[in-house]
Amino acid sequence: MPAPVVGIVMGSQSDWPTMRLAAEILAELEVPHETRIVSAHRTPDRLWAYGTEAAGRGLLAIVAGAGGAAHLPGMLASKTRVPVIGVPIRTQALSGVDSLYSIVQMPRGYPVATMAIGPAGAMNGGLMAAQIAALSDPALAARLDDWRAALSASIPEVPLDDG
Ligand code: RP5
Repeated sequence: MPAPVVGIVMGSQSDWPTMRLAAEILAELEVPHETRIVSAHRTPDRLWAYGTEAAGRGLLAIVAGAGGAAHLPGMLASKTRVPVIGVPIRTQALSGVDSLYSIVQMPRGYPVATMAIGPAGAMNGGLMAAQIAALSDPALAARLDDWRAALSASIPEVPLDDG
């Protein structure tokens, strides 16, 4: 197995049904990746170690999903220069607006590239990570171009009655 170039991390097992969409698109694009549960609040030492070691382990991007008081992406961004892509998980209490605001409102100096709330954000987080990895991987860039062309080709020009 090649070493992972993308890390997918999430605050809880309960985030996996959403975050697996990031893993699935990375698998489809043949991007080596790893998945970990890393909680800012429940496993802060694990978070610190993950952020400290990310660049040295060759990660090119981290997709970090969390819900509610979603501090995981921002805290990771404070520990690594590896680009962190934040995915706000949809929550029961506030529909993920809490997650979104927690992730997007970073202080200057420590950016998190914040995706949409929920499944679209998770898939786009995986795609964004693949696009970052493609900057130094021409074969991956070609696979991404093919994937994007196929998506475009799948969109009908005229709406169908049963579509
Ligand atoms: C956050 O709290 C996690 O990212 C999750 O979205 C949320 C709820 O976690 P669980 O109580 O389901 O473990 O840390």
